[in-house]
Amino acid sequence: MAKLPVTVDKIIEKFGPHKAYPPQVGFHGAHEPDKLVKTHCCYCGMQCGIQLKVKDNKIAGFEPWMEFPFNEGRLCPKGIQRYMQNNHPDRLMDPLQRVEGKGFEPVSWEHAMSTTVSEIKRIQNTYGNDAFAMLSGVSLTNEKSYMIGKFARVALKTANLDYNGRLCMVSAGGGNKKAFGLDRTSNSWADLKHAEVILVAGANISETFPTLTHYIWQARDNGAKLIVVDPRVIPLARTADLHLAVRPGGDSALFGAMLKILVDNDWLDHDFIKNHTSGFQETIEAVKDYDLEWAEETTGIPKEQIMEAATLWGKAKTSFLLHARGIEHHSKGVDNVLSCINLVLATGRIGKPYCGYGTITGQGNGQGGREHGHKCDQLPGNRDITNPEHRKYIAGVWGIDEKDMPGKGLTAYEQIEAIHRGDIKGMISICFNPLVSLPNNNFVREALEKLEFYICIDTFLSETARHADIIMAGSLHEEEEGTVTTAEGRVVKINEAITPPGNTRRDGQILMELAARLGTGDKFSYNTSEDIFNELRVASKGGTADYYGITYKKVVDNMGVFWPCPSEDHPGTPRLWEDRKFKTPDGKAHFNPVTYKPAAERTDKEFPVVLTTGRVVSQYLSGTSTRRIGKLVDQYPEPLLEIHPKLAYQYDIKDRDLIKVKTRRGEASFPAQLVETIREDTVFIPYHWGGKQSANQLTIGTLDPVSKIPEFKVCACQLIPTGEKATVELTETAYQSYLPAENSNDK
Ligand SMILES: Nc1nc2c(c(=O)[nH]1)N[C@H]1C(S)=C(S)[C@@H](COP(=O)(O)OP(=O)(O)OC[C@H]3O[C@@H](n4cnc5c(=O)[nH]c(N)nc54)[C@H](O)[C@@H]3O)O[C@H]1N2
Ligand SMILES: Nc1nc2c(c(=O)[nH]1)N[C@H]1C(S)=C(S)[C@@H](COP(=O)(O)OP(=O)(O)OC[C@H]3O[C@@H](n4cnc5c(=O)[nH]c(N)nc54)[C@H](O)[C@@H]3O)O[C@H]1N2
Ligand code: SF4
Ligand SMILES: [Mo]
Repeated sequence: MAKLPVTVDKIIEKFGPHKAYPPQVGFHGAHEPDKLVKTHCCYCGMQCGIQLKVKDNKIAGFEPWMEFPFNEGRLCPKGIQRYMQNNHPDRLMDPLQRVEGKGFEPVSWEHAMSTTVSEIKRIQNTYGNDAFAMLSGVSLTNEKSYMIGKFARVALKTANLDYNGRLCMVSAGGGNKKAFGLDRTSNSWADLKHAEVILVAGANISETFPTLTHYIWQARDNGAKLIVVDPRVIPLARTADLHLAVRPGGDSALFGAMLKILVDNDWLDHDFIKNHTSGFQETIEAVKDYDLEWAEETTGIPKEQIMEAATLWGKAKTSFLLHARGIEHHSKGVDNVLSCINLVLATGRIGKPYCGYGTITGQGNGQGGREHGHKCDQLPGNRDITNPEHRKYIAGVWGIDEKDMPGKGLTAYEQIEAIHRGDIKGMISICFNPLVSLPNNNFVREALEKLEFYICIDTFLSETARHADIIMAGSLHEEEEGTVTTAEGRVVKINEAITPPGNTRRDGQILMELAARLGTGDKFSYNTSEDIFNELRVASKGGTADYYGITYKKVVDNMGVFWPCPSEDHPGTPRLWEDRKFKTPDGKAHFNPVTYKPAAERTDKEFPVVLTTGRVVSQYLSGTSTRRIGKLVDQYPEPLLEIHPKLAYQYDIKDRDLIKVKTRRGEASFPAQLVETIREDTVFIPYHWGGKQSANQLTIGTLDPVSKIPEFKVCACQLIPTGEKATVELTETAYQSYLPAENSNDK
């Protein structure tokens, strides 16, 4: 057998440099690791346990962590490959400064820091504090999320802080707060296994939360019925009892019609409704005219199927309702969420064994990151920045005068609009790539170009970072200790596996130094991540997201603790609401009347096809990491336009033809992928790419009025065949990723 080349130089000599195939130390198992570090995957909200193999301060591979209770060693394709982001040749190794006409050149940390601070001061002195804004992200730990909330209000003294969860979980958060007064999935995933009926709406679980599939399969083995609501026959739907191919934007009509059927057949829990809820009468009044004909017409789902779904749901004794961005990425996202919650409350199936409801949080720390004051209207503990009591408490923890605490600021997309108006002149961003991930990204690009000063903290030169004046080389997930909160509400420990390489710095260290140079160092004098967590515990105390009783030791000893956990002797709360004490002002769960409203942009003669966007299993978010990992690139190298053969036939489109997709905001070309697994009136494009391949050149910037989430999941488009064939051929593995089950290593 030929010997494997051992050095990087030899690999490059033989195969040439290939950016997507980072040379790795110990790649081929030739070296024994120096240590194995138990931590969690850096990607989705499942936060699977994993052990990273470390050799010479580099991540050289991984071992499964069999004991971690959620995934018991199972990982998805991204989790298996995730270690390859470390040591990638594209990794930013120095702070960079933009030199007009020349691109970027490395500068010293001293220069990067002092330039940044003098620009922040100049902009704030000239235009006011709020003219300098901050955008952040929740791939970051709880400690960093908390510190960023404090950094923006105490060091930058700006109201304008928001985060990428604004594109993700806020519709669910808005609905959950209205209904329950608290924003968390009601039960741990363990309760899924014995639910009689599972309804999954707008969540492509096998591709986006692959390791959760195992729980649904276990429920299926136990006899559970599965209902899937999605315009596409997603892998999970292929084995479902019922697949409801809803027309994008039709969900609240479907759930409203189901509620009416529950009422008509008296499939209701009267005792629960009477004693533990409010608003039932107004809610059923809102759907009294939702007959099956209307529902079929509005949702595109045959009325027999709607009836069958309502019957399965209505007659069940135990159930779990799960949703994700498919129903939430809408200008009526909060309404869609509330219409799901109404079904759960009407049947009283919450806060009991095997009876649960929840959104499946997307990003690694999407749950924790939305609790600690990272949002424009929020303070730690999920407190309200406009509430005088809440402000007073947090000002006390931070050691500032309540009067000096800024008020409510603008949300992410509103910040972009404010840059266009000239109200925001400078920005700092960390862990957010808005040029790929915000809708209508030509508008976003123009905004970034208008900024007088923009500083970006990232680990790779993202599409957005290219517009920065200063880029600071921050740390990867495996380079800083902390905690994250998984999608089921379990706080888990992230362990530092290696120290930041070369001239890179820990994100936390960068923020602390900026705070010190802005004259507030005394408020940010932490020695360890645990110091930050201990302050966070106090700041969250008494809030709805109460972490006070959680300590690092307790998290490690128990492999995670579920919040709320108000005191050190409290075991944590895997299942909420068993005591029926909801966190709303009247202590009851609230029904909310929902009246169906169509999407912001409807199809018409000029733009006759519905466009929806989302994800594929092998790519992650804006792709800065997964587009650099060779095997993931092989699986899905470029965005494809999923289209039904019948719609394709109308336009004479064949598989792999290059199709121009045009909307009122922009146009872009994608190779067609003919699939029978999508509605005939809808096309789907994954959004993980930037530039000319970005789906967000097409999407619409209309926001939900409550959550301010953009309508990523519906707009109207035109399809124009270009007469050209696609250039890149998909490999066999890419097609395989679309087969049921195979894309997950669960079974
Ligand atoms: N592989 C991978 N996994 C990920 C991520 C990733 O980028 N890649 N990102 C993580 C993050 S941050 C998130 S938020 C989650 C997202 O997880 P999901 O929400 O599961 O992912 P999406 O692909 O955005 O959308 C889910 C489904 O919504 C459907 N859909 C579109 N319009 C509608 C509609 O109007 N109604 C209904 N009912 N369904 C509709 C789409 O067909 C799609 O199958 O995934 C997380 N996991
Ligand atoms: N059309 C369309 N658009 C969408 C969606 C959709 O379904 N359709 N989904 C939306 C959703 S749900 C989401 S969550 C957003 C996500 O959108 P983004 O938040 O913009 O996506 P990310 O790829 O997470 O961008 C994070 C950036 O932070 C960097 N980064 C990652 N980890 C770290 C870290 O630890 N430290 C530092 N300093 N930097 C780090 C990455 O390199 C990357 O540049 O996209 C949204 N956009
Ligand atoms: S399911 Fe999510 S957390 Fe688990 S390995 Fe895959 S990407 Fe990582
Ligand atoms: Mo997300």
